[in-house]
Amino acid sequence: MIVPTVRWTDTDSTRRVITDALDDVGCCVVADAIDDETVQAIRRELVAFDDDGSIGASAFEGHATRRTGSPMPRSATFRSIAMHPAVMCAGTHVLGPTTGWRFSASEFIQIGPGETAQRLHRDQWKYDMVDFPNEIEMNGMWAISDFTASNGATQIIPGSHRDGNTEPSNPDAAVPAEMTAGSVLLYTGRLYHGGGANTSDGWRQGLSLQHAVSWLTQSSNQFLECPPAVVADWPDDLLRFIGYAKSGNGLGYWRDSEDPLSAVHPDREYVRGWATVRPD
Ligand SMILES: O=C(O)CCC(=O)C(=O)O
Ligand SMILES: [Fe+2]
Repeated sequence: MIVPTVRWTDTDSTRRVITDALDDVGCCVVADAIDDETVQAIRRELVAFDDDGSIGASAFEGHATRRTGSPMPRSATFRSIAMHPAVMCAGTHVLGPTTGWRFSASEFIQIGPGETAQRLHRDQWKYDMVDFPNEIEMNGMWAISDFTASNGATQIIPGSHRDGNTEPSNPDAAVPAEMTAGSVLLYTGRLYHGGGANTSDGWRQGLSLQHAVSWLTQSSNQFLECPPAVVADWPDDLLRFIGYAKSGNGLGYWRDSEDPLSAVHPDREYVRGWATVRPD
């Protein structure tokens, strides 16, 4: 099976292709979603932290793979695309039936020459292998280099979002999500996928994205990575997206039923109270 691919345009018809693909096969490649200048700026801002990244922390994380975290505070250019309309469209569609969803983590994943294929998995397994009745994550991967079959393009099994929670029904059906730099692969938390083997002599650079429903713990701790003193001049919608928000019915408030944004902007007035959803 091939990976559904649509060239990004900011139109309802493109959004429809994305949401239909996510429903039908659990994934979609959105090609050319950001321009080359943006790709190069993200790469430049993140390779600057290569020495901080970890290589080979485990077989799953990859013995020839460098993972550098925290792109939100480290890359202003990533911040400018974190709420890209293609990502927001996919997240709202897949996770919209819940009380809310938000950014969970991102990692700059550079797969080096000689890396072997990562075990196919569902990202939602991080939540105790619970077979949730609904999708709980909508994740993705920005191609910061070209993604090819030989350099470690993410392997995905289109349609496997309908499989059982402990193994894919057809592991041989995995295909590489080949895409040019500036494209983004979007997939649901139930889709089986894994980093590909890199048999080339170059590095595959991808910026992984995780988003989850707001009642789940975020993968990386956003309040440690992006504390109030660091985020004071970031836009409110981005701060809401990374977790400075009340959610569900009584989650995420601060101190005396306060809005978490008041920790960033103590001079502003925010509505108090933690009950954000009141079932009748
Ligand atoms: O690097 C990739 O292509 C995928 C990585 C991945 O799926 C993961 O680490 O959960
Ligand atoms: Fe994964």
